[in-house]
Amino acid sequence: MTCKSCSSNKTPTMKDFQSNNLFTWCTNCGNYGIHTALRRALVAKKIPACQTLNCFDIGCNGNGSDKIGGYSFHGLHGRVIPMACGATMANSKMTVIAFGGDGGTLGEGVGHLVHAIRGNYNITFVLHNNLNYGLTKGQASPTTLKNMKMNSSPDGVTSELLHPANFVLSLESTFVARSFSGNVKHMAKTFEQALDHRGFSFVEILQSCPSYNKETPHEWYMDRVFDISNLADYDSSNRQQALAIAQDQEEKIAIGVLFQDKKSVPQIEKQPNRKDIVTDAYEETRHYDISKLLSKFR
Ligand SMILES: Cc1ncc(C[n+]2csc(CCOP(=O)(O)OP(=O)(O)O)c2C)c(N)n1
Repeated sequence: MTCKSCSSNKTPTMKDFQSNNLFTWCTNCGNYGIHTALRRALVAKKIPACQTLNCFDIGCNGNGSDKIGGYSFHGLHGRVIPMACGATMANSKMTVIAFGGDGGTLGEGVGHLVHAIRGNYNITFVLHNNLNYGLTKGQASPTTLKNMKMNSSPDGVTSELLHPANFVLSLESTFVARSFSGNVKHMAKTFEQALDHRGFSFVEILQSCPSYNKETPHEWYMDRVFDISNLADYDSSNRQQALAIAQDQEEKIAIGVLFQDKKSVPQIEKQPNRKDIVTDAYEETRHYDISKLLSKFR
């Protein structure tokens, strides 16, 4: 694919998405696999680094912001989604990917998630669900299991957990997938499908956290996850079927594209006033003299 910004027609490679900065994640953190899988997906889809914007929330996940090639943005805690939505509205040619933790996304920023789904903004959103607030050292998040003993709740969590996939499926979402940080091949395939989707792609990664989530380690997920693409009768266009299969998070955990609306129309294409416009908003910025207007308020 020829790059629309720099006219290069070099085929993207893994190297384009590499960085010389040293990783600061803990040994065996699921984030390593997530980054590898994302790079593989971008290369497989032949998306050049110069057409990729990776938007990061604050958290352990966000500390990947300078560890991957392409354009990067590191926002405020819980606020990455509106920034990424704004970016895709301003420049629809960019591939916009956003990353957030379960704390920032389902705690501080949960409203943003809801409205980005309502709007069906054309971004891929990756939820790093490690069941805790990792960067601040293991506080309970909205996805922490009930009764789990955390650093901020040593007697165990007393609130009910928020179920990410079912929550998102209960809204008018157009793409909902789940994968597991220990399976790079599956994550890469899932990211590729998410990148192909036109609209808001929600990808939950069940992420092991060796430091602060001892109850559901890598091995725990290995014993439970199964790929729904192996099920002959699974219909990913059926939201009710998706809700039913996503429900179990303890015994047998379904991974893969749980739901997709193939007729999805992204937000930018729903704007009546932009129907016949071929340029992107960023190409339409001009200098306007507003001094006359301002003088009215003096
Ligand atoms: C509005 C706001 N609240 C709290 C914090 C403190 N804070 C920074 S990172 C973090 C934990 C992030 O956890 P999560 O979003 O789950 O991501 P993870 O670190 O697990 O990847 C918290 C609470 C902050 N910076 N801003």
